[in-house]
Formats: sequence, C-alpha cells, structure tokens
Amino acid sequence: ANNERSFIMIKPDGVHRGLVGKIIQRFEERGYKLVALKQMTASKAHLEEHYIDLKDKPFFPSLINYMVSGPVVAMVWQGLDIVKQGRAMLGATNPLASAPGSIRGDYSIQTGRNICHGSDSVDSANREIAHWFKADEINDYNSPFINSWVYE
Ligand code: YYY
Ligand code: MG
Repeated sequence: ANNERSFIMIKPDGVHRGLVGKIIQRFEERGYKLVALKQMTASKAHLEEHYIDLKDKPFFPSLINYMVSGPVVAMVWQGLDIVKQGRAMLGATNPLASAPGSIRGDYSIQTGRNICHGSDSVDSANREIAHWFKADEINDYNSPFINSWVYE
C-alpha cells in the first residue's frame, strides 16, 4: 500500500559527517514522502528499548555507546514498499557487503559506524515509529504530485 511507513534514522556518525542532506535527498528523489523528522540526542534507556531485540548480543554495549555519542536524525518515510526499499537503499548491515550505490555502500566501511538505521519489517516499523514519535508529530498530508507522477 502507498501508505506504508518506515522508521529511518541517521546515526550520530552520519550527522557528524554532514550526510544528513544527502541521505534525505535519496529518499525524496526516489519518490517517497517525508511525514516526520526531528533531530534528538537519545537517552541510553531510549536506545536500549529501540534495540531491545539485540540486548544479549556481544556488540550491544558498544552499539549503545555509539548511538548515545551524538544527535541522531529520526524520520518517518511513507510510500509503496518503503520498508523493503528502505532496507535496500541503506544496504547490508556490514558495509563490506553493502552494494555500491547504497547509503552504507557509498559512505561507510565498518558495521559499528554504518551511518543509518531502517526498520526491517512492517511490524518493527510500527513499533519503532511509536517509540520515536508522538502521534501528533506525524504529518498525514496528501501529495497530489506524488500520487499522479510517482504511482501509476
Ligand atoms: O538492521 P541493521 O541495522 O542492518 O542490523 P541489526 O542486525 O539490526 O543490528 C543493529 C546495529 O547493530 C547495526 O546497524 C550495527 C550494530 N551491529 C554491530 O555493531 N555488530 C554486529 N555484528 C551487528 C550489528
Ligand atoms: Mg535492525
């Protein structure tokens, strides 16, 4: 459905390296609709909840330290198959396996500094969007140009 949503986040390394505009531009140019965006420095507790499924992994403490190290840019993007397309646009988790042309494949080298996050399923997208945004921070708006010229 054209109203599928995904939670996409630019991690602290992406912000420090000045890649915010480039990453947003890729989603805009693809034809997706930005419906929420904010910069925030997330707390340890907030990030531990975001990554709750990974809490027993050996890299969990270093992941949390990296994610609290600076501001992130949290976004909700909307459009057909955005969850799956968003993951493809990000590239593989390990940049060594990320195809050139993907965000991670173009801008990163190591898994622990892989620039961006994207929801891995519609269920996780719904959970993550609710975790990062209040309902009134999400903008439900009609975009006739996108409706006519991005979709058939
Ligand atoms: O969804 P994605 O970000 O591509 O990977 P996840 O398996 O959900 O892991 C989240 C995050 O954890 C990953 O982006 C970097 C970090 N990480 C790591 O530091 N070392 C690993 N071996 C696996 C993941
Ligand atoms: Mg993940």
